[in-house]
This record gives sequence, C-alpha cells and structure tokens, in this order.
Amino acid sequence: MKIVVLVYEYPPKIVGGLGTYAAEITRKFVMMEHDVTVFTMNDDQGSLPTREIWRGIEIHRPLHIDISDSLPDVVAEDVKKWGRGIQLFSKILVYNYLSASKLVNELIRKENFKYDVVAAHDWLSVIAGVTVKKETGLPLVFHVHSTEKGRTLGNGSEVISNIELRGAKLADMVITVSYAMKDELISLGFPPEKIHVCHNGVDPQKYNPDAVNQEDVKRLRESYGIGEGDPMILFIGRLVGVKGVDKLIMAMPYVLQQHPNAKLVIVGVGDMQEYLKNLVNAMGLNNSVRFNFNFVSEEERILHYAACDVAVFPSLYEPFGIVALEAMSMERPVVVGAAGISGMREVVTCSGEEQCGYHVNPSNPADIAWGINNVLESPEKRKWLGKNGRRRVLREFTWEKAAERTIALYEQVIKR
Ligand code: NHF
Repeated sequence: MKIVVLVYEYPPKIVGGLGTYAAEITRKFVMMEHDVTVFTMNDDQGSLPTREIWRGIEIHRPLHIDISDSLPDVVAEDVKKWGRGIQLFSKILVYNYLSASKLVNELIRKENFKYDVVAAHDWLSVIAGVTVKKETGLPLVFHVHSTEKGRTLGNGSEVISNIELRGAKLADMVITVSYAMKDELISLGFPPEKIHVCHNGVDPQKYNPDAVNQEDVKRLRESYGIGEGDPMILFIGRLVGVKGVDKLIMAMPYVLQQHPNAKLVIVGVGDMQEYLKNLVNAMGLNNSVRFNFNFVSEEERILHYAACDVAVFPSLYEPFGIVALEAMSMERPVVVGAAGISGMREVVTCSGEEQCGYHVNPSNPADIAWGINNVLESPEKRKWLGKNGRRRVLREFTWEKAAERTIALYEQVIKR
C-alpha cells in the first residue's frame, strides 16, 4: 500500500504523543512493506531537510513563508483574538497548503508518484488532507488524536472546531484513539458511521525493564536526592492545565501523611512551570517535590520510569495517554485520571486479577492520593501491578497491533 501521512509533528520535531505515534506507526508500516511519504512541518529556522529518505520513509518539510501580515484581513474574528497565537495559525495554514501543492503538483503530477490513501492527523493537517482529496480523488482518512474542545476544556477556538468538523464530513473515514474519543466525536457532530477506534501502542523492546542499567537508575534517583527506600512518584508530560499536574501536587500532603519520605518528580515543559513552582512553595512542599523542566530524550524517559515506584497521570482530558502504556511496559503501576474523556480508562485495568493500576478522579487531590497510597502499600503489590501492566501491553498494546489494525481499516476504505 502506498500511503501519504500528513502530520505536524515528526522526528526530530516531537512535542508530545502525536509525534511518538507518527514516528512509531510509520516505521511499522515500512516494516510491513508499505510505502510511506510523510509531509510535516519544518522547524522555525527552516533548518531541517525539505526532502529526505530516513529509515525507508520519504519525508517532506516545506519551507515556511510568513503570511501573518496579510492574515488579519482574511481570517475570522476568533483567530484575530489569538494575539501572538496567530503566528502559529499562519504557520499551520502555510504548511498545509504548501504540502498539498507539493504533493499534488510535484510528486503526483510531475514525478508520477502513485498513492492509495491519504492519512491526515488532527486539524493541524486535515486542511491539506481535504485539499489533496479534492485535487486527486484519493480516499482520505482523518485521524483524530484530540479535539479543540477537549484540549482546551471547552475554551477553544470555534474556527479550529469547524476545521475538525469539516475534515470529518469530507473524509472517507475517521480513526480515533479510544472509545471515549469516539463518544466525544459523536457528541460534536462527527458522522458516527465513519468513526473507527484504533488504540495506540508502545514498543516493549525499547520500554523493557530488563534492559536498563541499574547503575544509571541509581544515579538518576540520586540526582533528584531520593534516598534508597524513598517512594518515587513520577509525572512526565507537558505542563499544561489539562494534564492535572497541579492537582497531583495538591495530593502530596495526603500521600505524605502515610509515606513521609515520598518524593514527587515532575518532568516536562509547559506554560504552568512558574505556577507549579509557586504552588509547591506556598504549600511548603519543597522537600517533597522535584522539578525537571526539560523535554527529556526517550532514553532518559525510560530511565525515569525504571527509577520510579508509581507513575501518575491525572489528566482532565486524555484521548489515549501513551505515557501510561510506557510506564506499564516498564512494569510500573499507574494511577490515571479516569473521569470525563479518558482513553486511559480503557488502557489501565483497575480491578480483578489483571489489575495494573488505579483510576482516580483527576479533579480531586484526595482521590489521586488514594490511588498513590494504594499502590505504595507494599513492594509486593507494586511488583504484581507492574507485571500485570507489562503483560497487558504485550497482549493488547504493541505498535504492531496498532499498525495492523490501521492498515486493515485503510484497506476497507481503499476497496470502497
Ligand atoms: O496519546 C497520540 C496522542 C494521545 O492522549 C494523547 C493526546 C494526543 O492527547 O494519539 O495524541
């Protein structure tokens, strides 16, 4: 199968779960002998190659042109109110139109490339997706990894929500990452018959607890000043409101009542950094919370999972939550936000013989602490939960499975 993938985040430019998804799934497609052409964003300086072959994948990154001076006259009031955000909107528009033009006019019409299907990821690329479909008649699959309404907890841009909805109406198929998301999309007016669910995955060979060097793990814990027997609680992710990390800090007093030596390590970047630092100060938690305001490499991320006793992701909205899978693959128990739209509710088994973690209400610090305290009850329990998590990953959530299911869905759409 010859597949065009339109995706805003792609290595080396990875911001979050979408970038991880794109890197892993395209690699699997190629290993399954499919042809993949990716169109993605260049960086701010335009320093990434505009065309290259990397690991058997043809990648295009059109160079940006700054259209922001002319944009205010042609965009809706809603976008004008974005202030500096209008730069982002203009970049995304340019990336979409330049990608569509290069694909249609150069690759397909001049160089005679043939494709079977176009896959566009989120509103960030679906403008290009619908353009390519109109120009070439190729089937379009719209992958939805999150919605504007969800990620902004209802305070988002109507323009972006309209782009999403139009994408869904014009696409031949919509694929999303959880049943929770399917419900959300239906409630937003997406055509239900078009929506299919395909869970994400993790690479259990990479995220393998037996493959980490214990000396490195020890060093990492020491670098945070965590004593040998001290429970380490880990949060890793973007430091934005929707991830609920402030509520996790607020949960710490309840945790410390039962586990006075517990340490919370928060790793990531985002616009909440200052606020979180102030919160920790105001709550007198400086001794129990450690910040690492960096976007850490995958290798370091794996070490952090290996070093921790429990990983906590109290998101208020989480379409899937690849980080929970990564922790499970590393045999670590997880405590996850499971109220509202949460793919993690589908990922994490919270009771019975195969339990691998706890579901909590992410808006309630005491409930988050309840989950953490339950995990920290005993080393045997942690081990049991962790082993169950990895077993579940191996059975249900590998990238191979995700890629096979995605290809089967693409086949359906091509046949039509
Ligand atoms: O895992 C990749 C990722 C999801 O929950 C995540 C999200 C964005 O919000 O599908 O996309």
